[in-house]
Amino acid sequence: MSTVSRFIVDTLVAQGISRVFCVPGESYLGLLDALHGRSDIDTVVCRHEAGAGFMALADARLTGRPGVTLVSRGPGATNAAIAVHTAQQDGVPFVLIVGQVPASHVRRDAFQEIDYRGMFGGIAKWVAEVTSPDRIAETLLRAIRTATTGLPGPVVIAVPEDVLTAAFDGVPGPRHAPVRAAPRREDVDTFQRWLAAAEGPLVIAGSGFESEGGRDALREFAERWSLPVLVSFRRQDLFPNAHPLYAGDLGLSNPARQMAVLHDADLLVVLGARLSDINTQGYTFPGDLRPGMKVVHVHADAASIGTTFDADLAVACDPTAFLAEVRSPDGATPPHREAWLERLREERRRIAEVRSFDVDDGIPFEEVVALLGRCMAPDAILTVDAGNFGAPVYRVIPFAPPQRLLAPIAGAMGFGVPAAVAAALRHPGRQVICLVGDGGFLMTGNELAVALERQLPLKVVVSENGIYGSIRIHQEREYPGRVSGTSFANPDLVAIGAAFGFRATRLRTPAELDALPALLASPGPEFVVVDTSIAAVLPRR
Ligand SMILES: Cc1ncc(C[n+]2csc(CCOP(=O)(O)OP(=O)(O)O)c2C)c(N)n1
Repeated sequence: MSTVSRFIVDTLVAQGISRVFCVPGESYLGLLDALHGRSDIDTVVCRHEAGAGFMALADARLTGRPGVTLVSRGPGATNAAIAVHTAQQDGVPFVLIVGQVPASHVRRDAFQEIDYRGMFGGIAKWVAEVTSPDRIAETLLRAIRTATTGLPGPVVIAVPEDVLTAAFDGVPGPRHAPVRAAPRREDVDTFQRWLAAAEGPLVIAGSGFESEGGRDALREFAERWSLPVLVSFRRQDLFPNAHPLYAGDLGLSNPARQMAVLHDADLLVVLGARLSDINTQGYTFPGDLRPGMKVVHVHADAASIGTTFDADLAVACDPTAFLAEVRSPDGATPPHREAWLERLREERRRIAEVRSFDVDDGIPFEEVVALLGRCMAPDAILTVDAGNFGAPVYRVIPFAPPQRLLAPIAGAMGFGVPAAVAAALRHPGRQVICLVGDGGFLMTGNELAVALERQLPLKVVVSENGIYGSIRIHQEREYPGRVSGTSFANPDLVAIGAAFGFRATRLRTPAELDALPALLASPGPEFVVVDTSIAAVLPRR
């Protein structure tokens, strides 16, 4: 007899989902049973729902298909909430399936019951509760469509345990054809005219180019028209960073002198990015009044355009599809364009400079990052947790596709290790490196048990400084000398790495850093603990 659970699994497979991440619960035993013995879908058993959620998000970014996490009701769903929020802020397609209390107990405050609409309503794109078996096909269709269409994001589906085990004979349909919207010819013509006339054009490229062929389309377009490209927050892997047209990124705080140059652009072309808090530097760029600047905004989601600053030309369309309609320029690049490009390059050069440090309390982590940038494999996948140790990653590593950077736009700590485990599962042949602080490592980190189980040759680099460094820096700036709530004691991190089956090494001084390239190139799992200098990053008094 076929069941709702069987139909769910068959539908996920039909939609190109080949892996799910779970922490089991008695509320969805039927769904776990439907996964039993399946060779077409891999069930990854995790130790915490936050990690299971982050793994699904990383997998989604690598496959372009929705990440799927299965969790138990109440406690399981609350543990997974950080992944729902991260999926929303990062624009990642994510389906969280929750085993709910039996249908006859719903809305009675039953054991571990939660009203998921109330709980996730503000952060998920859609929340559904399946109250009868005959609604499951429609619910899955809408869930996957919603998660993947426009601005991708999270959906939550709660299914009562007795609905999961109910008889159901449906046959899953074929994989959904993507929803496509095309630009109007007049808008493309206008865009081309503006491009040809612009003296100081500037492209901001965002996650809309993460799809198949997107990076090539972006680079070809920029090269044909000689356009400088800035990438949106933490999307360095969209464009070769050593390319003469790379103008850098929009980060947590771009230097004022670079922003002054960006404000001089006369045509700002925002492609597949949102004009969000960070991309706009706290809602200050490009600004409301910009007499000398036109703004073109192309995004697959119409609702992502005009959220704070309006566009002079607004097109709701996938940016790769939009660029396919744009012709090559008729003539050579305007002569004054080179001076504009050089101004942007000069700012980029200043930002990418590796600083030198005169400290004696450990290794300045910027030196680790700079070395990593020189020795990473050409197709490496780098995952980066939240924390101060990661700040140089976005400045000094010259990412080049197909290298990938997976770092949470939402700034959630605890993402780095689970994302790396998911990446190593998805791409067993590629070098996968995780950078994580000692704070973030102990926030999740238990996913290394999956790396042990699956024999993944992960490279984990932990920056150990005994503090929540990122917050300490803010604290020292605002409350000098008044340390409060930002220090902690660490267990023996090297022993932890070894306990998870890694070869574990501690690097204590800048001279010992020479060992890092060989450790990263080794065929087995490597766990490297770096004694990180605090003096190198604290504000000077
Ligand atoms: C889940 C979560 N909790 C808290 C924060 C706030 N926060 C941002 S960075 C940071 C400190 C990170 O410390 P660590 O991992 O040791 O790296 P470091 O900054 O010392 O390099 C904290 C607490 C956050 N971003 N995410």
